[in-house]
Amino acid sequence: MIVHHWDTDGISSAAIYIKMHGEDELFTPKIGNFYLDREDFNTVKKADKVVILDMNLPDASKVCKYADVYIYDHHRAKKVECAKEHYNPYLMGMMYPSCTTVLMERFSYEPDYLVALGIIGDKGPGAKKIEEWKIVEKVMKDENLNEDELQLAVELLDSSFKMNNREEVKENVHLALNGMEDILENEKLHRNLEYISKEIEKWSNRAEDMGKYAFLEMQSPYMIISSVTRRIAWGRKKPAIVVNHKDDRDEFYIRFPNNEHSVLPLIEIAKNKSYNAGGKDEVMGAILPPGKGRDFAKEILEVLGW
Ligand SMILES: [Mn+2]
Repeated sequence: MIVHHWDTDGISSAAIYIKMHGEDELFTPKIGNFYLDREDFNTVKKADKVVILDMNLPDASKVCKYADVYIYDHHRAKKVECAKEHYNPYLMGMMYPSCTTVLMERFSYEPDYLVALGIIGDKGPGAKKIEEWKIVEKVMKDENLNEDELQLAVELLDSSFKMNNREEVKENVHLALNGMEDILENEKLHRNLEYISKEIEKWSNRAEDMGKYAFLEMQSPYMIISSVTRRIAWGRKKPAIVVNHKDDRDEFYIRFPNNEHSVLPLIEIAKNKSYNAGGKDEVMGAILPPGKGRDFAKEILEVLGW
């Protein structure tokens, strides 16, 4: 079984893994959960072999009791000792831009559109500033693709998780395997995109300028807090803090567009409160009990001295 992240990097990574190792059952955790809840765990534990891609699942070591576990990832993580293989350059002190670049290195996979999609998916416009942009440039040349097409493909693939459609996320792995044209011409994904773009735009326009940062409190059932936060932070070129109130949870996001701060201490604060939180250098997300978002935002602002 392949357990993969629901975003473009996770989808492209699953596609690369299938290309290298053959078809396998696909599984993505409940969208928004960077862990396996009981139901998900019970599904995953039935497999004999579990390959985890582009996710730092805290439950990975529990899965070892039931299955051979292989992990390929690029998030900050602690080594999972019981895994048959835990390949994450971070464990050797290196940050890779995407899980697709990790797989490329580990399995000597020739860079192609799938690798490029992972990089652009995870790094956004910042991808141009990193060394691995060379890979994207080479792929564009070799496969006669342009940046807009790659960017659009990322948005189309990401539209499924934003619509909260877990089945479609899995379908997208095979869509991605079919090639760029199939992604770019998929009507269902285009309809998602249209709907979701409106929703993202509506909310990000409502963010308040607080001087040093921008702040938004929103209420949307879709998985768009990450995109909304990106759009605010990148659009206004200042840190963005967003709270989304959902029926069963509050979501919290903070993004520093210019790496002004490290989010690591902030992740620690969330974890000390037993919130599920994670992130990379410039971005952090957390899931809070319903109604806790505003208080948590206040606490973070105090820590930042804003
Ligand atoms: Mn990733």
